[in-house]
Amino acid sequence: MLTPINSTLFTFERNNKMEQQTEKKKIVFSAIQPSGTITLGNYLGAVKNWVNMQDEFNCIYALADLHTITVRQEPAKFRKNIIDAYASILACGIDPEKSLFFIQSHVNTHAQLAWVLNCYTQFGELSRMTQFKDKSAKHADNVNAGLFTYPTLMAADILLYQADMVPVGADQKQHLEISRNIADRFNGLYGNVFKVPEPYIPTKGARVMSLQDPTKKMSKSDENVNACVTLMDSPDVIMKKFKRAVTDSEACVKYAEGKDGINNLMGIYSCITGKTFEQIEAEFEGKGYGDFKTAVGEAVIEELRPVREKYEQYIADKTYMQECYTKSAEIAQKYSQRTLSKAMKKIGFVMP
Ligand code: AQP
Repeated sequence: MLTPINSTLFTFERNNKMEQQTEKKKIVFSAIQPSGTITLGNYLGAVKNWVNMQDEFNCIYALADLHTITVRQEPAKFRKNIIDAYASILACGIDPEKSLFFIQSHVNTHAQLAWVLNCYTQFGELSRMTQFKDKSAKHADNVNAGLFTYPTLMAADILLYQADMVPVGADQKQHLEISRNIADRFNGLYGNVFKVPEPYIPTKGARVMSLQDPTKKMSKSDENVNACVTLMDSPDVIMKKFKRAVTDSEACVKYAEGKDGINNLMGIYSCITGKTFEQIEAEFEGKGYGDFKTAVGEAVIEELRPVREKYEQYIADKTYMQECYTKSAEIAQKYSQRTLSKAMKKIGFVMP
């Protein structure tokens, strides 16, 4: 049984009270979709940085389940993915005593503000989103309106919390840009309602590519199980996936254009060990790809071992997890309602 949390002691709320008198910590918002098992890409590109930001900033993190239904989900699997993702992210080190970590659909201001923002977003600007083009090509049988308006829900997620900074991977930059444009437009009409968020590019982190097609990013929803390493993979499975990783025929561990497979493995190894590419090249000089793949596999296994162990503890204590996401959502609801009410008042709605 894990220690129950006490919402009145939630540092997030306490900090906000305290910081009314002292210098305010910056607010960071980020979210992840429970669209499958969290991958090594999500971990190295996002969650590991989220963990490191918790002391310096007021961090608000969410499982973006409303975004996930833009692609059809099988109900039982979706439910399991949400709980598994929640447990996995706690296991990575997100501390609900320090940060808010809630499930997006539990805080109804997100969908409400998204509707409002839809009416301040142009069809043309949504049509230019590359993720919409990619996902509609991938799911041609279900090009729904939610897929199209995904960026306005993401803008609502961020703007509700007056976030100063949003840690984003390269793939999400365009969505952050549209959130900034929507905020600017709204503020231009009604005065200062939303903080215009800045992208936060963490100094550490990697864009992790598919192990089977290293020109594509590693994705949770990839149908090829060998393409991605997940946080739940056993050490044996992780090693097998790295041994099968697509490389080239040169047999020389060197970062170079056209060596996408090796570049990807070097990026992963560097991110975990902190070694530079020059140091990695020196370490594997004269050695074959087999040795290098084994070293990368071992580094990943050791990095993920404690995460997997903690995941087992959290997943076995559903009551604790429920307490965490319920209390986080209560605070998020209260906090975000202020922004929603302010925006609605400015527009002219009659408030209850
Ligand atoms: N391969 C990756 N390398 C580095 N960072 C990555 N992220 C995702 N894939 C990689 C970062 O993880 C955060 C959460 O992503 P998301 O779940 O909101 O959406 P996504 O980017 O669409 O992730 P997936 O895994 O590719 O999901 P599916 O398969 O459902 O589309 C983001 O910060 C993202 O940059």
